[in-house]
Amino acid sequence: MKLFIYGSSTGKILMGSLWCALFFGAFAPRMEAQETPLDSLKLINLNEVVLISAGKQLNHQKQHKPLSSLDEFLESSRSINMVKRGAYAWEPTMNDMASERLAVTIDGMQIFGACTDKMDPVTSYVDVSNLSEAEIGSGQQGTAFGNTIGGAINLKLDRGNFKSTGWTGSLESGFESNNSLRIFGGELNYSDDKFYLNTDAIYRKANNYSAGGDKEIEFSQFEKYNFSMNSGYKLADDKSISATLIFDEARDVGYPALTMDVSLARAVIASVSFNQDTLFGNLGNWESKVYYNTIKHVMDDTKRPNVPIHMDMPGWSETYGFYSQANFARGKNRFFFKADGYFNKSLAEMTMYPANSNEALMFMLTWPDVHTADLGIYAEDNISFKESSIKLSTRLTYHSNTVADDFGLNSLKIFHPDMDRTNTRFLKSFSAQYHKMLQYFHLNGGLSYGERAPSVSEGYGFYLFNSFDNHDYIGDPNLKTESSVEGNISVSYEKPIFEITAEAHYFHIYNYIIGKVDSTLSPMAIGADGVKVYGNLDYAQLFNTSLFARYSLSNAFKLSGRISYHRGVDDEGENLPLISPVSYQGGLDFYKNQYSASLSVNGAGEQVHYNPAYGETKTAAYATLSASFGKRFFINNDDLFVKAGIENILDTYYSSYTDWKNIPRMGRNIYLTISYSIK
Ligand SMILES: [Cu+2]
Repeated sequence: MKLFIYGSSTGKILMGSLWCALFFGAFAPRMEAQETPLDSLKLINLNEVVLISAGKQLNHQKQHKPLSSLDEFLESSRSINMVKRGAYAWEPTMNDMASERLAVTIDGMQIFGACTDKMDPVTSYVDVSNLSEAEIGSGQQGTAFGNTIGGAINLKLDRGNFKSTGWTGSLESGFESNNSLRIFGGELNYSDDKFYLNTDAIYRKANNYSAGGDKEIEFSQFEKYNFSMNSGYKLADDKSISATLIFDEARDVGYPALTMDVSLARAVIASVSFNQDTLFGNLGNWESKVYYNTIKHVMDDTKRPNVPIHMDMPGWSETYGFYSQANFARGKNRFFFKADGYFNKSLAEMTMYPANSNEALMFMLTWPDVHTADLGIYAEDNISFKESSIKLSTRLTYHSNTVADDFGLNSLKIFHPDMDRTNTRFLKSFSAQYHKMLQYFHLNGGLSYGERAPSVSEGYGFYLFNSFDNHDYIGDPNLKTESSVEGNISVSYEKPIFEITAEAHYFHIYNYIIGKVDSTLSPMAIGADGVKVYGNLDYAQLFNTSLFARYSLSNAFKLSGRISYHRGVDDEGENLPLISPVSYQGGLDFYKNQYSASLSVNGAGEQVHYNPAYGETKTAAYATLSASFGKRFFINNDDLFVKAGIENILDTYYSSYTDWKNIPRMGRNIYLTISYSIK
């Protein structure tokens, strides 16, 4: 609206620049954080930033487990829960919504897993050594990163910034007792005022873990290595180019909650970007990026005993994309504009080998080479008044799916004879967030509307076996677009030594996509209970509320606690699956004279609202206790950090609502991490 006020020529340039390039990068709220009080911005956006950076000194003090996996970092976030199918590649959920309802990006790049069984969430293809932080936007506050219902997680890569630091490096190593996890990592960086190069590598290898009471969980081993490189070159004072390359490979990954394991999961992620401080004199922080990523995922059942029918199930996902974004400030308004697009190819196969080798092999395309093209524009305006501010944002996206493989198309036509090869949607998102500050009180409230297209599995999946509810799933290309009306409110009282925040999120989701039993079809997977076809419910409702408090007992001791309640029901009032019961965390942190220590408790109440129709059983209440100790040493000019800790001190045997088929979690675990950095 205000966008068009600046005279027609500026307006045209603005619109022109909007359209001219591709895709996305920095998080809008972050960019503005430099210009306005940080806390108010974070509050108005209801965003959370999880600091990562394995080798960074500052974080080292604060993090209980500096070399923990990215999954563990995300799990420590206030807004994210992780669905676990084993010890590796957990799936993030936000507001009780998982992958298909979230936008998960790496440095603004769209990337899609290649597994039909969700064994490889996007987050499994990076490591903490690559990242500086995870930027989290709840609900439509995440649409800068793509169409979403539940929210967005952007994993920001750690990169140089043309500081004259010369050569720096670090070495890290970690060990965990429970599953004999060995971690080795290192970084080597060079930076001057014209050029920087960052490289890092990390290796992790784990045996099976044991649940409480020393019960070994078979097929929970994994091995992963990750290598990344990024560099930048200053073309002029206000212009630079940069490039990123990440290679990530996991082998021999066990998924104890599933019927198959993974022999290979590999990603190559590359990007080149161009940055310029200004554009046409008025726009600032202009950043444009082109990127490419390719994923190969190979499932493996050869190590499992008593496999009734051996299957080969490889999958591939390939994405090309771009974005271009810039800021613009005028008076009370701070705008952020972005244009983005991507093209993805998703293909997955299944070959079944009958025990009787005289019988014919059976071949299916479980993802029939689905080509997705997506082009979007995003704009937001932060309007600041004396003691309040409003953020308006919108995203408009053209989204199209095409089934490129004829065999796959004909297979799907058995169930959907009227389907077209190509399906096009126009997706919209609008959001308004209000923030008011009254002395120590902050009030935030927002109303949003958003839409999302079905995922490849929901639209085009062909006999995807879901071990959770023991059904084969078939997609429906004619699914209606899912949309959400969302409201959020938070009230906080904040002083330097004390804070208390209460917040609530409500989502009324129209055309909620979920599998529905079709009793006329018979399953392909041996032992499956039936077939579900993805369909739209008229609506579903999701609600969550939480209370958070922190208190500084002294300069050295800090106390924090959080309790949350979640509820999700369908249009008939039945419970939705994978909704959190009441859960809580509490912690006491100590930091003084380079010593750090922590004691924390994590727990959940009994899962009262579960639904057997989705394969859920009632999960019992649990609580676990953890502690950590750390010390930073100075050796010459260098730093040595040592951190040790115990998780699940009482060796409790438990599982949570997010554990696939209630697979028990890790029992007592002692860890030690050492990191040495050279300046
Ligand atoms: Cu898989």
